[in-house]
Amino acid sequence: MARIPLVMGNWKLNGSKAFCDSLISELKTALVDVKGCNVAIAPPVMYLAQAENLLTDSKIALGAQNVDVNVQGAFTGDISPVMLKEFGAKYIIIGHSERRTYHKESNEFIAKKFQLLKDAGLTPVLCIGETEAENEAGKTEEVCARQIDAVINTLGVEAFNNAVIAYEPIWAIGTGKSATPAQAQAVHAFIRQHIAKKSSTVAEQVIIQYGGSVNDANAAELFTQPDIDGALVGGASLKAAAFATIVKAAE
Ligand code: G2H
Repeated sequence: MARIPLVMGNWKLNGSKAFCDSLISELKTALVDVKGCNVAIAPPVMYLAQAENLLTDSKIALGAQNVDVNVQGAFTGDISPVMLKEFGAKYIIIGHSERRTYHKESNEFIAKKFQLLKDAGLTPVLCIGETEAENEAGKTEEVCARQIDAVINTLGVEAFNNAVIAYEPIWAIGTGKSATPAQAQAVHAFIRQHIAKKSSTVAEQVIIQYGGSVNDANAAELFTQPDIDGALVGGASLKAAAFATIVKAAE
């Protein structure tokens, strides 16, 4: 089955109204002819309404960087999947290592978010990946399997139909030290095989992005790998020319 890659920009805690205006208008121009690759951007949630307006009639989809585990009620400061959907967000990042680390999010908590997103008809982008110490201890596969199994064990493997996994080795995030294409491919193949143990059909269609210091210089080689279906891009997604080059490398 031919999978359509997804290149998604994770703006993290960056931006302003003016930045949003200029970056999105530059991206719309640079990516007007995009085909053979799905593209999304996830600005901070404050700018979703602005981004939704700016992206009208664009092929660039909207995403968000997080969601909460409740839909409605007395949950101060929380934002529900239904609210994200109302503002046009489609791809929602969950389980990013920065949230696992700074907000102590557990695999089970993240699985709950996954479920709510599916219930709302949104696409979860589940981030997984090992620390440098785990990598050096040869525990990469064990860690990734545990993070995926938290979803499979509560929701079943079919939950990964129309979902996205982003393999982001923590040692590669924001460090400028990307995994090599061969290193990333080996883990992506493992992830797909792990899911295939439950369902080869689900495994064949699930999008597995690579994330971690992807830039305009290393993207093309990463995308030559058979199990790398695009990228989740942080720092390089804040520059229109670099992000557009990464998208074109995935087409
Ligand atoms: C990893 C990645 C985007 P960067 O967090 O999700 O960030 O590309 O800056 O390493």
